[in-house]
Amino acid sequence: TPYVVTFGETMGLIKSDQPGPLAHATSLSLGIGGSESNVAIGLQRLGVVSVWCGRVGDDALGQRVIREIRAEGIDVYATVDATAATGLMLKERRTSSLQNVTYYRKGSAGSKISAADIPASLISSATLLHITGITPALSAEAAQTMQYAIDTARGAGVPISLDLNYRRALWSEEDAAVAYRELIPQVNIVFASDDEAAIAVGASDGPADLAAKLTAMGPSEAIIKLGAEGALAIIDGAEYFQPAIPVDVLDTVGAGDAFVAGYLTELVTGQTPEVRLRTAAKTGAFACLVPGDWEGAPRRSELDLLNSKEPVSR
Ligand code: KDG
Repeated sequence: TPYVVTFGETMGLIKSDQPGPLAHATSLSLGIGGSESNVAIGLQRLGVVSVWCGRVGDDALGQRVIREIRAEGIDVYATVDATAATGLMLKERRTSSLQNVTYYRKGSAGSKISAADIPASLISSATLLHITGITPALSAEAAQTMQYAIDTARGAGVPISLDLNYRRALWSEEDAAVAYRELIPQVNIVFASDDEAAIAVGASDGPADLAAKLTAMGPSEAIIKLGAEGALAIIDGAEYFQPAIPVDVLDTVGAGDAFVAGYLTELVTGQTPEVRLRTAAKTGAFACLVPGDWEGAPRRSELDLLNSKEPVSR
């Protein structure tokens, strides 16, 4: 069976239930979040077997991370590190439409992910390796681990997808640019927002130019995620545009991961670029409808719910 392998840092996630300053919040909810596990969950919900590797602390949040990802049916390879804590992310809903994310992850267990945490055989027998630009921002060790994973995949002829996923709180654009320019030529598929692509390639004449510049660096597929404006892709030399599906947006955090999961699902099952992009637009839209980063990921049977005119289905 085809399967996607991914790895990264998944953190505990605390969010306020009501809009307003977090400092005054009286009720909070606890969950988990991590770009790579969000993608793994999105894939698994759509029927693609996925494997997630990571490192957590010997603490309640680490248990929560492992339990939650496993509960989604994902094959979890988690190292429990007794010397560091599981990372944490706070999401403040400052207004009903504005979110503020704060990380407590410096020196976290997840940032210490090492090659030993990701069995080489898992990568070399995979259908695809998915990685994100968050990992090299976590620590020098995490960056090295990413390079090990890339080398292992390339050595076995396993295609690699990379989501640039720039996180300003973790590193500067200058440092990210250096890392991106090293990583992009080594992968087959690159996902980026227009801002992220510009960090890697510099000034541009718009999304088509950004995608062209990314593919010129090596990948055969570059997908520029434009949020409510849709997505533009260059895939094997041809240009595609996919409009977004209009929804009442509640929380865009996680939409990019959901989009990637939708795209990769159709890719590993051999679908055309049009189908990959259409499913990606649907899964991305679903993620915007719920406050959690991944909870809203649809099952295949739900993909067409967004077109439904019936408020109740029986
Ligand atoms: O894409 C959503 C992720 O950003 C979030 O779930 C947490 O991985 C995360 C991060 O580093 O921001």
